Amino acid sequence: MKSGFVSIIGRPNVGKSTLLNAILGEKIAITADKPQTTRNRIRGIYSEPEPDACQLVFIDTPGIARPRNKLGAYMTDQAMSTFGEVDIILFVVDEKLGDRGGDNFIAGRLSGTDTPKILVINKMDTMTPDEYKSIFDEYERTGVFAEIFGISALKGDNVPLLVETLKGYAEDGPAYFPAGMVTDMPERFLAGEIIREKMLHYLRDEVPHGVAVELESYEEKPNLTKISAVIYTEKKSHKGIIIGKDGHTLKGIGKSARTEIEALLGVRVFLELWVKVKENWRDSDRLLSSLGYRGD
Ligand SMILES: Nc1nc2c(ncn2[C@@H]2O[C@H](COP(=O)(O)OP(=O)(O)OP(=O)(O)O)[C@@H](O)[C@H]2O)c(=O)[nH]1
Ligand SMILES: [Mg+2]
Repeated sequence: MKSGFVSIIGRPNVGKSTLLNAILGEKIAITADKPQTTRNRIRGIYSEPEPDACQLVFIDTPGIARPRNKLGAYMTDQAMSTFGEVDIILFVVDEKLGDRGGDNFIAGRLSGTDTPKILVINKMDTMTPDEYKSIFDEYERTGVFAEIFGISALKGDNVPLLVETLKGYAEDGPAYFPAGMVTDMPERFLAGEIIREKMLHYLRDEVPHGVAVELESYEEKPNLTKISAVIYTEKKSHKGIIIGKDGHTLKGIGKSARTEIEALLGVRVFLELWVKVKENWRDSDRLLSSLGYRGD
């Protein structure tokens, strides 16, 4: 049996969570066309049966960015602290090294760690061959990466080849999780994430970034799960936007979240959403802790 831990790191919005889902063939991590979607480490487990028994435990991480509050500091730390804890680091990028300071910063930090590093150039479907080549050449010159892959996480292009290569890095070791288990994240957590994802899809600008979801109650009956969740927002004006005219926005968020949570749980779901204002929760140790953005 071979096994190993692989962390997926990079700037916000480069497609790390999309890649995790593509590897697993299942949606575990929420994604959005906005930066700072992922806030916690999300573990996804890839298992291959005998004769080539292998288990790769992937850790999707929040995008690494200059923190603007305590939540941001927690998020960046969640990603950077994986560097020394895993067997392989996948550094995901979607443009040239010089285009943003962030990639330079991350590449610099990576060059100081001994863990094998693989560069993943994502969103190839949006690039011309020349654009791809110039990104490839630039990163190759750094000499930091054991391998460089071009993929499209969204379309799945080259993802199987990447996984094959990662298997080559796995070493003799135990299966950390039972075969067939795709994630060890609790269903309650995934349900809260789905609600947050719909907020990212329905809302714009600063509003979804200042939102947190807390499940107040989670009641499992034979064919029905009753979930009551509180949406925290930092400003009164944002509360109005989240609720929308005649409650329309919140209804839309609730309906699309409920449909997806039903598919996840395989039972009918009754979902109740409340919106509350909690000023500056992103800078409050106590609130961050109660919302699950402290410790691991
Ligand atoms: N065209 C294209 N879009 C992609 C690809 N991979 C991801 N995206 C899109 O890029 C956006 C960001 O994807 P995410 O997977 O949420 O990115 P992330 O790196 O996890 O972002 P954070 O969690 O905020 O750090 C989404 O709109 C995805 O659909 C790809 O291969 N091609
Ligand atoms: Mg993400």
